[in-house]
Amino acid sequence: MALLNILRFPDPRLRKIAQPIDEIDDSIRQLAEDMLETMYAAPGIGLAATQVNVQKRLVVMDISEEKDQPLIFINPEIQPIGDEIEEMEEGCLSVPGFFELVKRPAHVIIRALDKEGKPFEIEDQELLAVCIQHEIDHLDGKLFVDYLSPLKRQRIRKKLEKQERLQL
Ligand code: GNR
Ligand code: NI
Repeated sequence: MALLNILRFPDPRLRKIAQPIDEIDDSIRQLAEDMLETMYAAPGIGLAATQVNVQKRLVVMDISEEKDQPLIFINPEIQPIGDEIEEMEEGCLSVPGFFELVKRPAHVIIRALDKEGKPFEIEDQELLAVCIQHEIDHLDGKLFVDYLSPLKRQRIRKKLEKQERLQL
């Protein structure tokens, strides 16, 4: 097990597009375990491989209260169901300390492969639906700050750049 370094906005590596995983082997399963450990330690409810500088379509999540229900999604895809939109306050481990309202489809079907390569499907709403959309955005090089006004995004960028400088 290992803790991985989480990239922070505005790191340009967060803009890379992740590639589909065509062979699910022990190295992928190990990466998923390390990502779960990193997510729990942060703490967060989800983590995309992009955030730990790996350009592969792999997401881990745990939205349970007890933090005992790890979920692994390989090559996840989502399809909105219906046209209800929900607004929820989002945060991101790559944008630490900032929380803003984001609108997204309220219900989605998630299709993905599990860690044995078996396809599965989940239909969900609320937190799981928001979180998987947030994570798939990461795989496509997108961040929740992209949904905010340019002014808000700029303010967040400046504050995080300043923090980064103070740590050096
Ligand atoms: O820990 C997280 N919490 C969260 C809250 C609302 C909407 C999305 C998230 S995901 C975030 C972890 C993270 O950055 N995943 O990419
Ligand atoms: Ni995030």
